[in-house]
Amino acid sequence: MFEKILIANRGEIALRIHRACKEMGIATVAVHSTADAEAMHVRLADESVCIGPPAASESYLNIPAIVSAATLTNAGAIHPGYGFLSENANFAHIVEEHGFTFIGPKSEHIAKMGDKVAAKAAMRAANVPVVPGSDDAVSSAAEAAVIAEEIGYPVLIKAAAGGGGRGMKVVTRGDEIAAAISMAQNEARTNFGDATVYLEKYLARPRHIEVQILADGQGNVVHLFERDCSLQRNHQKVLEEAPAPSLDTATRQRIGEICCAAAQRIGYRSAGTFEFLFEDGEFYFIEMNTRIQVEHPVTEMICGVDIIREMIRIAAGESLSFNQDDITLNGHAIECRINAESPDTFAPSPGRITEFHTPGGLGVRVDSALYAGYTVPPYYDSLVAKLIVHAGNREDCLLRLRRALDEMVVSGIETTIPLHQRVIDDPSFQAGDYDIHWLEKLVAHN
Ligand code: MV4
Repeated sequence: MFEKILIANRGEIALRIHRACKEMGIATVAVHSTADAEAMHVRLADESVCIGPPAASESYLNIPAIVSAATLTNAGAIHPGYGFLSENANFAHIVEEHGFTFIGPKSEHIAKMGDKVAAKAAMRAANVPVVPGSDDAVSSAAEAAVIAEEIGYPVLIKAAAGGGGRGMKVVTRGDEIAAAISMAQNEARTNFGDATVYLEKYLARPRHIEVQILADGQGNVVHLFERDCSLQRNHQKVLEEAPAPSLDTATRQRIGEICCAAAQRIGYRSAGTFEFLFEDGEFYFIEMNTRIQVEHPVTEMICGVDIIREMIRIAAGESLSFNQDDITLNGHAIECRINAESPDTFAPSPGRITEFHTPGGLGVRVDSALYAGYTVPPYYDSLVAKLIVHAGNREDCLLRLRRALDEMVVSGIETTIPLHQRVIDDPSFQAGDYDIHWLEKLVAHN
């Protein structure tokens, strides 16, 4: 096992990784920008290294500075967290070239899943149901028109190097496809340095359901059930829950087994997430995430598995410490992402925290790097806390979440706590009756 791990991230996820390390007897190294000298992840770590100025491009994305910090502190491995360098295949490769262990998937799998056309092809070959579409890159408007007629309008043009909703275009009629293709290619070239686009049937009102897997790279793969992440705004998730309210046990088991078989087939290692659109009882694969995700705690709460700990064990060459039969689905969990933002306009609200009181009690977990007196800097993602609540069933989980949200105090900045209170008081949400467009409609009717 590693003696020391460098955590190449900040905020709540850096704390989350630190906590897993401490419980495993592993020392930690924090890296930080000059803007984060007073941050909690720096205070908690055994050692810290300043890696650059506030701009992420010069600090948390600065590969030479991070590898130098690992060398300087004699760390054995690097955990990238989420965002920043977590899905940068080149970073994973460089880390290993320098003799450190990258705590995550093989760089070839990160690269493969970063190319959304290649990812879909790999999943189709591994018997995962995918969205009907071009099955390959589309190079000309004429080719696109033929394929679009086949799959039927409306269709969606996506960038192969995109993902997470960036670079998508809905086309409703045949006479719009030619212009839309060239526009999409130009935007893809400008935004991603790769003009490759592909076509999919546009699903009008799906849910976003994702399956968490863990693979040890030694042939053992388990799934940890699924999360419903449909509540989002501008492609930013707002609230996630596990299990998905709309699935029955047989469907849940079937999709989990499909994902395990696919991960095994491609020789995947570490934590991974299969993203699906779910509509009319059918799953359609769209993307695979090769990182630990923000919303992993809801899965941890219903499975009793420490996913970061397993990532570290796997990276150290150990095999999975349990098999599928050891995993049972226990109760229901919901995560509220609390952002330093106006709950009405969603404008960022950085600033000094004057009071910070977190809710507690049975089934309540808060993952946050905030403290009273801390100043939330304006340079990074606005997520400042995750409130995760677990109970025996969804109804009790909602009651517990309501009281936990009412207890929570974050003063000095605006937060999205009032938005969450509105969401969970809504009858449709309480009934589990929502799709990927539901939240945007709720906030539009302000
Ligand atoms: C789609 C879709 C409808 N049909 N693909 C957006 C994020 C990216 N991961 C894929 N996305 C979508 N792909 C087809 N064929 C609708 C979306 C989409 C969406 C998906 C998940 C969660 C929120 C979303 C919000 C808008 C659009």
